[in-house]
Amino acid sequence: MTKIRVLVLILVFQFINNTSKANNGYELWMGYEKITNKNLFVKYQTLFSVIYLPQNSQDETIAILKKELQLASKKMIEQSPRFVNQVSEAQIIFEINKAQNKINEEGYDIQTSINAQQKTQIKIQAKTNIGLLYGCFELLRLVQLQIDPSQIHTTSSPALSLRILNHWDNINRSVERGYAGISIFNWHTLPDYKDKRYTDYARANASIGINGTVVTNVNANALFLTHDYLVKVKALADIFRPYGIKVYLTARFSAPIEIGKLKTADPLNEEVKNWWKQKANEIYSLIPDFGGFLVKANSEGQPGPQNYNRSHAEGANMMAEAVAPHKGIVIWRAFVYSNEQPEDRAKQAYSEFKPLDGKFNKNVLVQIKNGPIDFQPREPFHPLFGALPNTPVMMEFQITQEYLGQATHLVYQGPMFKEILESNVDASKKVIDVVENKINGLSGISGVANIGNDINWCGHPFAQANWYAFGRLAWNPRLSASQIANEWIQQTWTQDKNVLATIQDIMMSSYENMVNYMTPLGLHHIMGNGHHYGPMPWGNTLSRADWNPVYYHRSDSLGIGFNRVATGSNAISQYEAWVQNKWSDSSTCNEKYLLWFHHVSWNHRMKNGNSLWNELCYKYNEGVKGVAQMNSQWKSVATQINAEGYDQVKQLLDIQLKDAEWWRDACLLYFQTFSKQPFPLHYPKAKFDLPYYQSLNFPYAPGNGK
Ligand code: BDP
Repeated sequence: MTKIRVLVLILVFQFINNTSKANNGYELWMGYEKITNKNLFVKYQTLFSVIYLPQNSQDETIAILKKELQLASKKMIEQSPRFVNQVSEAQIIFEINKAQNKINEEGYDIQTSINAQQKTQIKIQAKTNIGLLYGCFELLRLVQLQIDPSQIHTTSSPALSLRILNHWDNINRSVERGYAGISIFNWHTLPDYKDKRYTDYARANASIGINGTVVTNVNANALFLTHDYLVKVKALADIFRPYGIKVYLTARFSAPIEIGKLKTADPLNEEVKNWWKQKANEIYSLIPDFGGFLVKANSEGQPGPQNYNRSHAEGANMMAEAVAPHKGIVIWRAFVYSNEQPEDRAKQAYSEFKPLDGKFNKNVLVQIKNGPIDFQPREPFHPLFGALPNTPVMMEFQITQEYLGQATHLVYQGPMFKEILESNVDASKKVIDVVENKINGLSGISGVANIGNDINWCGHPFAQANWYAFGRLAWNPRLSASQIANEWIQQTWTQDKNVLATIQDIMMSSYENMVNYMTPLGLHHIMGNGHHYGPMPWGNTLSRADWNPVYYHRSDSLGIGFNRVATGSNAISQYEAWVQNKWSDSSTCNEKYLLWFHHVSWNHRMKNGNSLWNELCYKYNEGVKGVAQMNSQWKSVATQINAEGYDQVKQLLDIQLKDAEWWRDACLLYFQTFSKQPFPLHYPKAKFDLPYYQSLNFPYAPGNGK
């Protein structure tokens, strides 16, 4: 072969590769690849040729819907639809039907039928324009999944009323716990410069049903509540509105002092109350559909009502009164713990909030993290779920992978979200039932966003799947993690059945692998200080006991684990008796929570007969082996997916494997100083000794931005 021929072949090969999915990741799950199945291609061409839309062409949401249909048709079936004014002429019909009783205000109903002329028709009905837009995205998802039009029958309404992203983004664009660049919100150039990203962001959220965004960090800056910044927030709200997305702000409790020149922020003080009312009026005059405030109070140094000897309810209610006339809400976080409290940190939120059940105003929701400590790789569900029957509660998940390997580890969170949602709070009720149960008409879920200005939005190409999974579960918490992974892969990487199965397998195993190489058997909070990257079970130098890893694993010559049963902190008593029964005995406790609830001896007999020490070693190594397996599975699809994406993920998986070994070796060498037991026979030898691991230091690890 001549050199030129080889060159041509290489170029052709590269071209083919580059036209495959998931190029630089910017398009997320809306790449709208050309339909490869010829039969379906033709069917969809016919269907999408004539479309009827509601005739209010001035409406921005309908205009967005139209644009989406044009874009998707062009890319998937290489044609432009014709929009007609007569329903009878159309093959796809979008229509408002207020009487449609199968759906709620945001829901949609999509039905295929054969009309009198023997033509296939798809009718999308909703009660509102935003419902139609959600229906449109659902239809386009089904087309991307190459579903035969005759099979399309779906009626769907979101299970939860509030489906919200929480951005921990700061005024200077740093992102607390962000691993995907700086914040997408550029406060310096707003309101005049409207980055196209804002629109793309809103579109992506709408495509998965997210209907709210808190654009500022929970560690709040009062400046956001000044007029100069509210005007900037208004610019964002105006962009997001037609996509069905409301804007919320975090409210710093001491704002009346900091920007209002008052002497106090006491929630019972009339001037303070009045200040918040005026502030709310000002916000609503700019943003009539402003969602409300998210508040982190009396937690990790943030000011709050307790500074004035008032309760969380008194603080929340004062703000709730200010936004109530405008139909706004207050989301009050239950993530509180205090260092003066000698009480087990896992117990403190429940102790504070349980007595306040029923004491909050009707427009207040309490937002509870999935577990009682802090977004650890694995935690049992938070005992407040099910314990506040008279208070609307919201689930808070962390999509950004602060404790989950950040943006270098491939960890699909679908199984983790589901594990929590499917946990039983008693014999007959699951967390999912508690979260779905509307109180005062309110229910919701929040996810701490993993979004930044990286070209692919989320840093790791697979981290997008977590944003996607969060949205899909917020809409329908009953979907399975594997179904969500499957549809995400089809819309991003491939439709080839074998490759799809391999990638899905990688994703579905990734969560358990990560738990195993970081914190198996119920261990938790043993990561590096500050940035939280990598292992540091020996950590014991921070000013607060409950910030230090040794507080959590409690290793000593006798054993390891936190005794949270009756002989210890008794945190287990905060759960229903039915749950307590499952976990309170160390010989029957589900072993994934063993060291969360029990301090057990190094020779404790596990259910499989191993000693605890040996099992700990095996579990850590299982995690490492799992990542090695993910790595070789990924290599096996190398030539069948786009080269750029393949290479990115390959490099990251190499880092993940190194990190997994690092976690295993550092943790076990350290725990061995207490167990004084040898590693099991043929156990892989650590690359370095313990002092080496203890000497590692990462002052510039990302995500610590304030
Ligand atoms: C912790 C984070 C910290 C957050 C805090 C919170 O390390 O940066 O401010 O959660 O949720 O996990 O308020």
